[in-house]
Amino acid sequence: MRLKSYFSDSVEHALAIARRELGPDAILLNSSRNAASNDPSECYEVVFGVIDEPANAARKDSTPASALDGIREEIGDLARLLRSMAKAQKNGSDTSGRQFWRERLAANDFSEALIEKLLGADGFAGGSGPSAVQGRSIRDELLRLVRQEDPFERPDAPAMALVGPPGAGKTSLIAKLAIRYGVLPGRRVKIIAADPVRVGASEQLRAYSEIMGAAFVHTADLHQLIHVLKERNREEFVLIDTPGFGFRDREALVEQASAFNSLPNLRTHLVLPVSLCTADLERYWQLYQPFGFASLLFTRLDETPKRGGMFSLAVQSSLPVSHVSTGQSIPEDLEKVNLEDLTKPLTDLNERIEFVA
Ligand SMILES: Nc1nc2c(ncn2[C@@H]2O[C@H](COP(=O)(O)OP(=O)(O)O)[C@@H](O)[C@H]2O)c(=O)[nH]1
Ligand SMILES: [Mg+2]
Repeated sequence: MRLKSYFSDSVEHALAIARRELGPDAILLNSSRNAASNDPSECYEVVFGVIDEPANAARKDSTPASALDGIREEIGDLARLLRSMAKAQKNGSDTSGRQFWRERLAANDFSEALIEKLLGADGFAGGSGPSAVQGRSIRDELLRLVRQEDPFERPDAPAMALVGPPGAGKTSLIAKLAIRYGVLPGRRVKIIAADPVRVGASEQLRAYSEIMGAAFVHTADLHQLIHVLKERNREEFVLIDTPGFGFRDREALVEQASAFNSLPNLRTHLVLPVSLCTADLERYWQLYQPFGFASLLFTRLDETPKRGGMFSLAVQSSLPVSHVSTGQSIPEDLEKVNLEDLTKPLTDLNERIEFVA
């Protein structure tokens, strides 16, 4: 058997290239993040096993056969086993089912750690071929591992701050949440732009606030923020927008995190776009560790069918997921996360999900 590696920016793309080149008989042996390269186009590696025809596999060396007999026999057994697995896979009935689900979850960009957890769960029964029971076990385990919570709906909710990478969709979410939880139920709304650097950057939010009849304040430092929060009316729904911190803004991020963490009447939520690959979502999660988070919100669900990053990060962080953003429209494209709906297409055996364009 020959091993062949394929590198690409996503697991499913690498799988597509490999399948195109090697055909359906090739066996997926491993898929993982490619730690050896920083090139985003080689972010992932998938390794396939290709069984050579006996004629191609014949050895040409003249080493006495007796010394190699044992090894040859073992290789022969292994080749037979792999050939029968490949045949079973071709007929649509993987011998254990495990490989089927592993490929499906990997194509959906689930982290290796979460795939192992789901396929190693007590409820995951082996057996011949992928089965609906296995799909249900994966779904049950996901629903057990990931929590959904809505911290915004409580009338006595503390001030809520959204943080996350630039362009993640924080400002849009602030406007959507303000309308959904403030304007529509008739509560007073205050929107704070906590941006120590870019005073003018919050003009868009000021305009939104005016349109929805919300109070708007820009705060440049912790003292101003404390002051505004102190003056807060108990019934007021207060949302705090922040600048996006990237990997070069670690210092400013740590500063804002320690300011936010010091305020007992404030909760911080992390906003991340599901359009990023899981490895990059995990990198942002590491970067934003200085904040203490109350929940995760995911955006750009309209841009990709992949949900692996969202589930992997929720499990890795042990944080509840509160809302998802499904588009640019304010306020329509905001939904409370519905894990039952999100897990169904992933784990339903009859559902065909096209991850590859
Ligand atoms: N397709 C899509 N675009 C979004 C979504 N959320 C926000 N956007 C767009 O992404 C861009 C950046 O959003 P913004 O809220 O300013 O991000 P911020 O930098 O995190 O505040 C804007 O053009 C938004 O309309 C979403 O869920 N899906
Ligand atoms: Mg913004």
